[in-house]
Amino acid sequence: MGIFGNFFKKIKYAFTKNELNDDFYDELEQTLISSDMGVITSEDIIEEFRAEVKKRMIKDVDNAQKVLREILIDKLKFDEVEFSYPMIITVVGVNGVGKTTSIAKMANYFSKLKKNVMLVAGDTFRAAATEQLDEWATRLKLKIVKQGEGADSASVVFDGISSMKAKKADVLIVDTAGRLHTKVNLMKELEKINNVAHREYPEAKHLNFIVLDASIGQNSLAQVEAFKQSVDIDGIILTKLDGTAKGGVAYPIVKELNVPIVFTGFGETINDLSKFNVEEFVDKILM
Ligand SMILES: Nc1nc2c(ncn2[C@@H]2O[C@H](COP(=O)(O)OP(=O)(O)O)[C@@H](O)[C@H]2O)c(=O)[nH]1
Ligand SMILES: [Mg+2]
Repeated sequence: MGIFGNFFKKIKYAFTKNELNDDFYDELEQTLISSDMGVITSEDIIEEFRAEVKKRMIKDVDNAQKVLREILIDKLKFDEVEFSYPMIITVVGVNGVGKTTSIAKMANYFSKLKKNVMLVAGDTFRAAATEQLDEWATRLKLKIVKQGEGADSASVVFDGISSMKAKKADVLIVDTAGRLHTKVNLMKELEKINNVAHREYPEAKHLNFIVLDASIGQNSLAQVEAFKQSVDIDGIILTKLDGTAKGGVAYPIVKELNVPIVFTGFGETINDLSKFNVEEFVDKILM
């Protein structure tokens, strides 16, 4: 498993102190806030933590750490996204957050579960986008459905679904463009992709995942809001947790937006993806 970066180091550091005094709590609260957990959530957590430590008459840092672990797990609990097959996953998000890379990682994840995975190069805006996905398809020995640059992405998805049905594939993962400067067009395109997918394969499970770069922190919330105006968002892929101190943004994402985190990404290679697990996530913070 990869390294989760500075967020975790900073919280661990707070627990190297040996006295549970005001400085300890203040420092911990600052750490949570600076991890982009949000001021209100951070204050809530520290308040609950203090009260619990007092109630249980805990005097040492090690036992206090266990209490914080329980609270952090509890605050991040949500209903998991269920997978069922055949399944079409459409991956959205702004440029550079890690959509194409996460698609390759997810394809690898489902392949390991012995699922037959196919890719759709729905980012038709740039030829390079299709090439990038094509390279992953070659490396992972997966079938990819693509058309030329500038093609209608919904029509590529239409082709992808025909091919998926013909080959009885289990999972179809659709890459999309992320150019926010033509937001209206992008959102219309995503709606069209979703409509085509539902119309052509109503029996399939349909999921829209948004990819968020954890290092962007609180701005990720605005990105989810923007996409939510046009398409349903069923889950989040939180990337670049390696080398960022902003992993705390997972909390407001789940709490305020009520969208579950499905996968986490923590590196540029194919295995740097985990199915999200709240205990594991928190243990990487504390242990
Ligand atoms: N460190 C790190 N880099 C990542 C991760 N996910 C993607 N990247 C890198 O981020 C850059 C943009 O990724 P890409 O998949 O092309 O983003 P897209 O524009 O959303 O499709 C690439 O250099 C990726 O290697 C991650 O979890 N950790
Ligand atoms: Mg891409």
